Amino acid sequence: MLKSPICELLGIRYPIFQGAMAWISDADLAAAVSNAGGLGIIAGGSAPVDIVREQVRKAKTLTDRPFGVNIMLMSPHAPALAEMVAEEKVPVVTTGAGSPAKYMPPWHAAGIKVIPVIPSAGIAKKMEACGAVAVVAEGGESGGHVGDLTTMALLPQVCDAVSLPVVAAGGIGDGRGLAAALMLGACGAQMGTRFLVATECNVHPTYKAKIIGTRDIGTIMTGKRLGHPVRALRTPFTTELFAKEYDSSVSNEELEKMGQDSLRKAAIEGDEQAGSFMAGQIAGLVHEEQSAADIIAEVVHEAEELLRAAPAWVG
Ligand code: TUI
Repeated sequence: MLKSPICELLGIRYPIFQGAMAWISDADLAAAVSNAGGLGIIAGGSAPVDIVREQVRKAKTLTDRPFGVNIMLMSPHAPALAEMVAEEKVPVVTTGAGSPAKYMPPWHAAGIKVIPVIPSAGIAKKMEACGAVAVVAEGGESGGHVGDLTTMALLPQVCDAVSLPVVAAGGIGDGRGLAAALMLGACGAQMGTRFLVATECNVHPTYKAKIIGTRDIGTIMTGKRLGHPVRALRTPFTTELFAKEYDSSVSNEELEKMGQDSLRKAAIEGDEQAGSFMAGQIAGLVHEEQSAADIIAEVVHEAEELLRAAPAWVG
């Protein structure tokens, strides 16, 4: 049976995290993933604290298994969310888009296991020094706000840099990706895009259909000029945004304005004109809507088969 140190550390059955997706991963999805043996994660995104607290309380009614909350540290609500997760004694907190160092003492006091998402080995070392129990090393193949390095290059360098368990993210959508991540030194994998099409995911149906309908070259990175690159599906909207980044007559303010609220428009309204359908490069591997339990069972089975067959490579 597939297991790793991250399973014992967190009390989960399979070394699979459901990546936090702002406006998308709520209590229903997180609880479904946790009930299926993975680690479900509620996205704080840019939501106010009351909304996220409600989701945390709902998740507690839907599952007895550990689950997590992700705090996007660029959010103006991050300080309030940081307090709320300690009050609610959320088992696991993952963080993104910044350093959670200042929140570590209260989180440790509340018994929270903190797992920062990081884009480089240097930041991983800083997180180890301030008391993270593990890190998620996220390569630029992922959807949303992305770092520079690919998962293939980032993962072994992070594994060499820290003694913590490392969970791989970015470009992983099936059992082949999970097995490869384990070979690169990770002890688990986080998947966002694959879980976005889960039956229990309440995202707008248009978003799911667009993921299922895309192919390998179906994503594009915008926002580089503004210093926060974001990967999303290639649509007329993101293609226009991309072109405007290379047009010096377009101001940064105009670019910022175009991007504002675009993820909510995609996730909640399914707005194909002005929505940003954030997705990872493996979107082309995602072919059907399945339950979270079926996704986990399929990914685990595939990885187990590959790992069992691995000795053949060395005669
Ligand atoms: O955070 C993410 N991905 C995200 S956040 C998000 S919400 C958003 N919406 C619209 C525009 C922009 C964002 C969508 N996707 N991934 C985790 C991640 N964290 N990637 C990179 C980092 C990171 C970056 C710098 C982590 C730490 C860090 O610095 C730490 C330090 O020491 O300063």
